[in-house]
Amino acid sequence: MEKLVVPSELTRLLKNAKRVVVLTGAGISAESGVPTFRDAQTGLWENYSAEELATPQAFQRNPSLVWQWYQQRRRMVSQAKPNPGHEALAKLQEMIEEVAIVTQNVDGLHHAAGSEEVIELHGNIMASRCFDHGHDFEYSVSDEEFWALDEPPTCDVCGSLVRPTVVWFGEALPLTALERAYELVSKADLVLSVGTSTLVQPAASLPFEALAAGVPVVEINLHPTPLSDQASFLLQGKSGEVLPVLVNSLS
Ligand code: BV8
Repeated sequence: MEKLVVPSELTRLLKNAKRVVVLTGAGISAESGVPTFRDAQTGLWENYSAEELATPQAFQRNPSLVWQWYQQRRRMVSQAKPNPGHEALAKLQEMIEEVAIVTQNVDGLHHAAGSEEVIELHGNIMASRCFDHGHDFEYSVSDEEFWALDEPPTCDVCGSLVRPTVVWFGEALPLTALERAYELVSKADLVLSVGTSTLVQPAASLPFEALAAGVPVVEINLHPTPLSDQASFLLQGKSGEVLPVLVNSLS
């Protein structure tokens, strides 16, 4: 990557910021080896798009197929480590008074990097609950044994099939998390939108909410997105390379 130059105006904004919100998508975990939703699927799922599998209808139609897709992703996520992008955000949270991370990711890598204030809009892939009533499901065997199960277990309470505790397409986001995210972006001094295609709603509306409230928005992405034309600053590149440079520009 040619040397990234952080615009002095952006460094000034960041230095004076008290409240920063960082919106993250699958792109921030790409350098940890976690495929993004734009990445082509492989193996058993090469003929399906993520959108086709991440729905309640797909799970009801073919519980094994959808379950095995999540099991494979759980095994992959369990091996993934936070990358310098996650670590830079954890460092930013130590340097600035209030830095909230609002993530669409379900991989838990912000927590693993030591970040505290993390809002998971789409849940967490490592947690499970039953399909019919949402009863939490605790593993009775080791993680590895659980993640090797090819068929979804049944709920100890109601007997319905167990599913991952993620928000599927067509399902509502956790209301408190979403409301807090809207509130945070509208009151922020600066918003960073990192590694998201800005396509999936309602999360994709958050950076636009910030702009509408007069909050400057920085986009950090490899490629253009629907936000790029309106973003206050565009830092094109890998988040694992750009975020450390941005955070180090503060010191
Ligand atoms: C809902 C969990 C209603 C599961 C996910 C308008 C309003 C509301 C809803 C809709 C609407 N229009 C359409 C909808 C329906 C739908 C939707 O948005 N569809 C899209 C496809 C048009 N939304 C929903 O269904 C939502 N539900 O609103 O329900 C409702 C209301 C009340 C009551 C009942 C129902 C639910 C959406 C959540 C779905 N679940 N994940 C799982 O993980 O399996 S979404 C999933 O896909 C991710 O969480 C993420 O949100 C999304 C993928 O987006 P990104 O994270 O951006 O990743 P992507 O791969 O797309 O892009 C990667 C980016 O990174 C790229 O830009 C790339 O350039 C960049 N990149 C790559 N490498 C790097 C990088 N950048 C920097 N560095 C790198 N190294």
